[in-house]
Amino acid sequence: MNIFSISFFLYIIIYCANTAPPVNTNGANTGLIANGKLIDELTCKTDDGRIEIPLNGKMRVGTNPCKVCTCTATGFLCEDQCETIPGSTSIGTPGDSTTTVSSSTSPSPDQIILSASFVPQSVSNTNSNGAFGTGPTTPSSRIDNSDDDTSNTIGGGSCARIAVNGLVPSREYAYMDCSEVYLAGKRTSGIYEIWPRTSPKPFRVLCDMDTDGGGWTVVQRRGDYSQQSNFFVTWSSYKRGFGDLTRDFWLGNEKIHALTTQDEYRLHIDMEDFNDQTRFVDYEWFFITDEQTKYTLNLGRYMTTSTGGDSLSYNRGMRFTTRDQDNDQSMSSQCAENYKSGWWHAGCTLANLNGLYLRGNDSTATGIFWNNWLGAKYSLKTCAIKVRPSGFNTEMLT
Ligand SMILES: [Ca+2]
Repeated sequence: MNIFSISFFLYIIIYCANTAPPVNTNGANTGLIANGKLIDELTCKTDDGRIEIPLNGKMRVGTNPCKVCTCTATGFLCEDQCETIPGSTSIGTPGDSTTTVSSSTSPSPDQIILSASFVPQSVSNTNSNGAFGTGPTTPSSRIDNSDDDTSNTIGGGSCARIAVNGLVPSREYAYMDCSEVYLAGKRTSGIYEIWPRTSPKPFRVLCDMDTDGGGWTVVQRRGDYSQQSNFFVTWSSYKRGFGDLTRDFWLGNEKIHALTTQDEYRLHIDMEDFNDQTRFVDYEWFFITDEQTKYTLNLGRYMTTSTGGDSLSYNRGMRFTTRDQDNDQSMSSQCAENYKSGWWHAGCTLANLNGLYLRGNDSTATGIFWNNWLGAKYSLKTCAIKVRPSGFNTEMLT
């Protein structure tokens, strides 16, 4: 075979590669660069097949918020977009056995095959009731309240998201809430990262994958933890969120606003007293407005299938009130001060789930109460406030 023949065959090979439809089998797109032009229908897929990224599409991966992978003609090219990340050549949690990211070709040496994003950051011990144990507090489970909304820091990490080579993390492939996490096959309750469509940045949440079909994003939780978070805090704390996702916390009004305004959300509240009795309530829909309008409570009708009684409709249309910002309807009193809570106080309230942790009977009515169940003078053992898209249907799974 002479040099002409070799050139001819090479030309044919490149030509065929350039005109062949994109496929996702190994080795199929090694020849996709022809005449310096990429075939733009190329996609990169995660192993589970759920996430398909077009050429040049970007996806955050693993538990490291700084790590972004871009779909290239030769597979995912992953970059650390933060200035300093310890151990930046690998991401994903140790022992993580979830989906791996792959592409239609073998990775080149400078590429890293990584655990796909959206794996549980940590999963607390689950007891027989499906509630979480009081696992050790880790920095990553702390609610991000270190800075305001424009912060570039994520979670408890110290990493600043800085674009490298013009790449910026994309939210396009992130989960908008725990229902999407659930539908992606993650069925274990625990902490996951989500990125609501209207949120400036992703954040970690507790996902309840057990209650009533799962898919719930937990926005508040109280419980009998040896270490209690202080819920009698200021406007800025409620705005940013506080506590620890492995035990008691308030997710934060900014995050709750972003979460509940991207779709129509059902509200579900679970409660438990110190005699192992449980109740729940559902409201047809729920969202809160932005800070400018004081995170006003918008609430649909009380669902009659609920067992706890309607103690929240009284607060419908009310603005959020904290110890340092009185937006309630009482001219004579400061409801947040009276009830030791941040809440959508009217004048004042029949529900006080952000009250003091007082363990049972409490004559002061400053505890965690749900009036229409046990009255205002009984402080509950546990409660959790959760949201899930109204249209969520596990039958979508089939
Ligand atoms: Ca007042």
